[in-house]
Amino acid sequence: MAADPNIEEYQGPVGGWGSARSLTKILLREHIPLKGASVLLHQNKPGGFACVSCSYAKPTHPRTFEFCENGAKGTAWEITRKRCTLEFFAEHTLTELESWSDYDLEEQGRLLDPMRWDAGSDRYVPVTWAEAFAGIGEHLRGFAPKSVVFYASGRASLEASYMYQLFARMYGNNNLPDSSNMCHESTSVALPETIGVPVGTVKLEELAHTDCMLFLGQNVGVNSPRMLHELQEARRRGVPILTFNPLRERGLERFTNPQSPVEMATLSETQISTQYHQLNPGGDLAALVGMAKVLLDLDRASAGANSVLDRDFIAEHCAGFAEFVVAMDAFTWDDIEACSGLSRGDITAAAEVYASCNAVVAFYGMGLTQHRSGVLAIQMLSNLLLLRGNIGKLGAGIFPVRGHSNVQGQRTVGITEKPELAPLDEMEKQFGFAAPREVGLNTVEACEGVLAGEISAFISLGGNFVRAIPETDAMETAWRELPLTVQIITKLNRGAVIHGKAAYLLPCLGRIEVDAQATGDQFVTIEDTTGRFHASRGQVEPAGANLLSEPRIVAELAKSTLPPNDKVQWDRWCDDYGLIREAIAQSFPKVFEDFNERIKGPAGFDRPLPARQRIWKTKTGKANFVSPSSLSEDPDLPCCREGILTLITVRSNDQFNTTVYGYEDRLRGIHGTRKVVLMNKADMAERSIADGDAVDIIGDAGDAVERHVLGMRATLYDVPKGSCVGYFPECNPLLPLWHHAKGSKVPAAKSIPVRVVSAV
Ligand SMILES: Nc1nc2c(c(=O)[nH]1)N[C@H]1C(S)=C(S)[C@@H](COP(=O)(O)OP(=O)(O)OC[C@H]3O[C@@H](n4cnc5c(=O)[nH]c(N)nc54)[C@H](O)[C@@H]3O)O[C@H]1N2
Ligand SMILES: Nc1nc2c(c(=O)[nH]1)N[C@H]1C(S)=C(S)[C@@H](COP(=O)(O)OP(=O)(O)OC[C@H]3O[C@@H](n4cnc5c(=O)[nH]c(N)nc54)[C@H](O)[C@@H]3O)O[C@H]1N2
Ligand SMILES: [Mo]
Repeated sequence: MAADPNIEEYQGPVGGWGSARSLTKILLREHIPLKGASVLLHQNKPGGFACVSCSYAKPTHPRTFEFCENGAKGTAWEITRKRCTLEFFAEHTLTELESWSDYDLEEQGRLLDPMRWDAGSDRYVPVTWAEAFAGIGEHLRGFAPKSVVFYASGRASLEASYMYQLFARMYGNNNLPDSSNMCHESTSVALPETIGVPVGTVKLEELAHTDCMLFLGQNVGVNSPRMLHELQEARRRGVPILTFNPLRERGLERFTNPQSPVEMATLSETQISTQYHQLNPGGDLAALVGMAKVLLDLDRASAGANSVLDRDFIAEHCAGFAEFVVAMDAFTWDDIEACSGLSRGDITAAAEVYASCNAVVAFYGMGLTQHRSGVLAIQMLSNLLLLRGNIGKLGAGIFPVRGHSNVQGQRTVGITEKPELAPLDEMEKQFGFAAPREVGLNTVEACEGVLAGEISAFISLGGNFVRAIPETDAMETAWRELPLTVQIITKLNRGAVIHGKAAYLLPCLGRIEVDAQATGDQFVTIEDTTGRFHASRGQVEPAGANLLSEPRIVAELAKSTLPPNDKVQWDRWCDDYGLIREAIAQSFPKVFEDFNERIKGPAGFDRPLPARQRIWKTKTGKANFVSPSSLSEDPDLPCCREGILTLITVRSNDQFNTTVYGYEDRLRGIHGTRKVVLMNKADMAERSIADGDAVDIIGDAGDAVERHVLGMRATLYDVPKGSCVGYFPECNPLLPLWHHAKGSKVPAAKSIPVRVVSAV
């Protein structure tokens, strides 16, 4: 339960004693004895398990404690001693559970048994696994294959994911949306066009050679805290870090290493950002255009040999440069300042530092991808890097910080709605079936399908789809009309409580748990955000004896649904995951050749990244400059309509996506509540709203749909005028389904048009 709210500015650094205290608290709450916490020593280590929290890179030479506060919270959340028992389900109807908070649902602990929703009693009742698989298979055999959706949240292993996409395709569709569709799909669309790879180009080890870092829209202290070590080391070497973020995030300001006894004892802290630019939400495109203009001007002013641009690189490797210069020249500083919210002087200061450094890495996250012009902003960042040859150079490159621990890997092994990205010909040969060739549904399209009543079944491999998506209110209503919903999950969440006319809960093992199969204990594999594959071996006893592994569940679903096919050895694969990896290697020989051999090394192995060698797998065979035609964040909405604020939805320091660990957003000084809207002083004054007032947030996207989130606490905060901030997922009812990035359809969760009014 939320405690009494208490909001005051947090004075400490990220890490430090606050972090240590927060961790101890969570271990106690999850009833994990401190001895049990020794499992943390195996986190992100060779022979150990890959953290279930974020996807940040795992070092070749790990530290003794290769985990962070939030990674440890992720571990504690999975290895909790709390159990969601049959008695619990017998006691509560689903109608009752609908009123429960995300926190209270997951706090019941790990799910233990397969369950089926019973309409008569409105309860989940236990079923045997055999009954569950037979029941689901019977439904699926009766549906039109195109009407079924196979969603994946980015946590499941490469092995489970590969089997899942094969199941969907053998069933007859490419309806394989992924959490990536709400996340870094903007990256996967932007970068293939500019540099010919869908992922980042920087290796962890290289950061020691970087001499300038750009940080755009990524909250490192909360969402990838292990990276603070690299940032701290960079700062010790005097590397400038230029940050662009509407909020002054504590992790981007200062850090005390909680694993350094000396730093903890002396309370010493490292200043992280050397420049902090608090721009408007969606202002990155304009700010980056401004920086490019400064570089072009500096270059014109410099004489030949001292060229600010890497002219040789551009001549040899790039296309579209001449058009790019024309486009940049056409933008005016007045427009750049108005859209970015930054002054020409600030943008020039950032550009000058950038221009003076040899090897620059640009990091970014949801602050870039979750905007209507998210794809263009990423391409503009790529343009800026190309101007000085910062791709395919040691210590330089583009570094999207991915979300879920295996979200990148799921795409690599074929979880994609885009048939051209999966080796369909190869898989047809391997498994003797006709793969569907029609483009499948992504997240937004799957939601549209549900709203239109065109979807028969929604299968989820992990995640909490119904809670994570836009337009929550309308979606929940439509969701109840689905003929079948199936959740393969570890804890109860809203996506299990809001269900279709037939519904199953299939509880699975987590990655930290020992996965015993016929040939012995298995390990699984994942890909981190730098394109490195790692093995992950379970360490603790499973939460319950009746849990199955994700590969086993997918295999059984496939067997009970598909006609027999002796080319797919579902059972043998589950007995020995090495055989799944062999099949993966056959489908994707360029990436996974010798998979089983190469994964044995302690540091894992890397996927090929041609852009690192300056080989450009683009249509032109070159690295492409892509010129934006407009600076505006939102092509459909005039940006400054009277009374409208741009709502940014963010994560707290006490959550993992829709999993709310607690109500302590220590780093933002918000305690005991998540029902807040952070506002600028002038915006509050204009609306006669005082700090602490009860307010309603009303969606105002210019369409006729009524969207609102009521009873929030207005909170004075340092946010740019014209914008406000609330938490994801509480604010998702305000996000229109159509309000998404052009090209990638990532919901624009960082720029939701709203009004804030006093609650009546
Ligand atoms: N502990 C923890 N770790 C996580 C997660 C978690 O929930 N908890 N989630 C995981 C997942 S799936 C993901 S995708 C990542 C998410 O990690 P992030 O990419 O950091 O995502 P957000 O928390 O949404 O924060 C985005 C940041 O962008 C800023 N921002 C908002 N709008 C703009 C803008 O227009 N421009 C710029 N420059 N900045 C902006 C916000 O102020 C915030 O600091 O983290 C992963 N790791
Ligand atoms: N407004 C707004 N909306 C957003 C975002 C935002 O910033 N703002 N961010 C978006 C982003 S980046 C993402 S990635 C999505 C997240 O969307 P999802 O990935 O769908 O949601 P999660 O909250 O990560 O899913 C949590 C659930 O996963 C299940 N789970 C946990 N571990 C395992 C496991 O090992 N196996 C299985 N099978 N299940 C497991 C648990 O039951 C848990 O309740 O949300 C998106 N929605
Ligand atoms: Mo994500």
